[in-house]
Amino acid sequence: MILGVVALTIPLLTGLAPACATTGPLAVAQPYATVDGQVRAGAVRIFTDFTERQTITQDDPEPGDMFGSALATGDFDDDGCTDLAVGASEEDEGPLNGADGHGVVEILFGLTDRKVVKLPGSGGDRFGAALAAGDLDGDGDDELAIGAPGGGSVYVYGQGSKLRRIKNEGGSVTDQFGEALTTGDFDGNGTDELVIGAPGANLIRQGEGTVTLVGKGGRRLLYSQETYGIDGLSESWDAFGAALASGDFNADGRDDLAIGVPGEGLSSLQRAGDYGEGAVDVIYGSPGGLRPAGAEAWTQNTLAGEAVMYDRFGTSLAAGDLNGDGDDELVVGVPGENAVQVLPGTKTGGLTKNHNLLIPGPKDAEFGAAVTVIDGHLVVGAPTRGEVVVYRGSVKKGSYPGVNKNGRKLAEGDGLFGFGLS
Ligand SMILES: [Ca+2]
Ligand SMILES: [Ca+2]
Ligand SMILES: [Ca+2]
Ligand SMILES: [Ca+2]
Repeated sequence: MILGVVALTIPLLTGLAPACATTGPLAVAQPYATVDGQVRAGAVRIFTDFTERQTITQDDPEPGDMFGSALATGDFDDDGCTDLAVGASEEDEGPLNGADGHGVVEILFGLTDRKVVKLPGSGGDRFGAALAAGDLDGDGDDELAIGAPGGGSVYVYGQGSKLRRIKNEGGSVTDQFGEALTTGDFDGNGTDELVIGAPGANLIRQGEGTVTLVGKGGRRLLYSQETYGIDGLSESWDAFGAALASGDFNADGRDDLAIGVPGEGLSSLQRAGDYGEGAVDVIYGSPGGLRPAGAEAWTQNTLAGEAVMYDRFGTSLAAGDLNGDGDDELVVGVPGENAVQVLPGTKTGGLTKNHNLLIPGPKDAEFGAAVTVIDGHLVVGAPTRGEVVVYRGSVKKGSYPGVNKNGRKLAEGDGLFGFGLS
């Protein structure tokens, strides 16, 4: 168990994992793993071709660092090989004081050569609580966006340049600005835009949540359920923007944005927050960027499954082509129901409820708290149970999910194994 985790860190420098795997690599976070006797120091386990290859930990694990708080894969040095970024959002500078961590991020180039990205100072920024990779300047390599929701900022790291700070202008520290991130090319011009979730942001009431898109030159656009065209009423603790994913659901060459609203209440008894049945708002891309006028709202009221309080549909999101027909499917985690929902994409109008699939998981597992798509296969984390399950995609063109309810358990572990996937 724990000793195995530590022993497995040794092969890191031997290059056991092929730097340019054909499948994956898949990184699985285990942020509460005990490492060298340090409780909740955290570890990340790496799989290539769905075979376990190595475990990565910090060189200096300390209690409560939470290495693996967030993960992102990208090509940060433009050598064609996948690099992995790992957040340790609760890492502190100086003595532990029980407050939120300052945070640190490690980038593993080709999964081997390490670079530590630090935020100057020592506050409770939770730097590394969220990560996303994308080519934000259009020069071919990926930039790394790093959420620091405790400090109300997002930072952009690019090779050779200083961290660029994006502040939560006019917001408050309770907004959780940067708690969720994604990137996508919503206008199809070849350069990615950055999308920042602030699920705790207040509009008229409290905690309705907002999403900020940052485009070229720092131009900003703000979205919420108050935005014309975006369905759903902004209510307290909806947590709009608690999860984000981008994919091309209608195969028009422009990414579309899915926004999780896990606190959304659907019944007359709704109290939102953890009680939420949950919803997902989808805004499609266009030559002019995201177009809220044509947005969709998805809930279990119109999909397989039953919307129940505490379901938190939309806690996690992923997009990818699971049925091999060129458009992306949307995967929605429903951890309160221990289930995952798959909505097929189509070339004729995007996401559809036709053949939408509900995949049930084990009970009391938080199954669906993390989801990702790796090379056309669906991967689901159940961190409370410490399991990760793989659902193989197969070609079936049209409005089909590409996967079925039969998955294969990839691996298990303690320490919230499956908390994050990339
Ligand atoms: Ca770039
Ligand atoms: Ca773009
Ligand atoms: Ca699209
Ligand atoms: Ca598809």
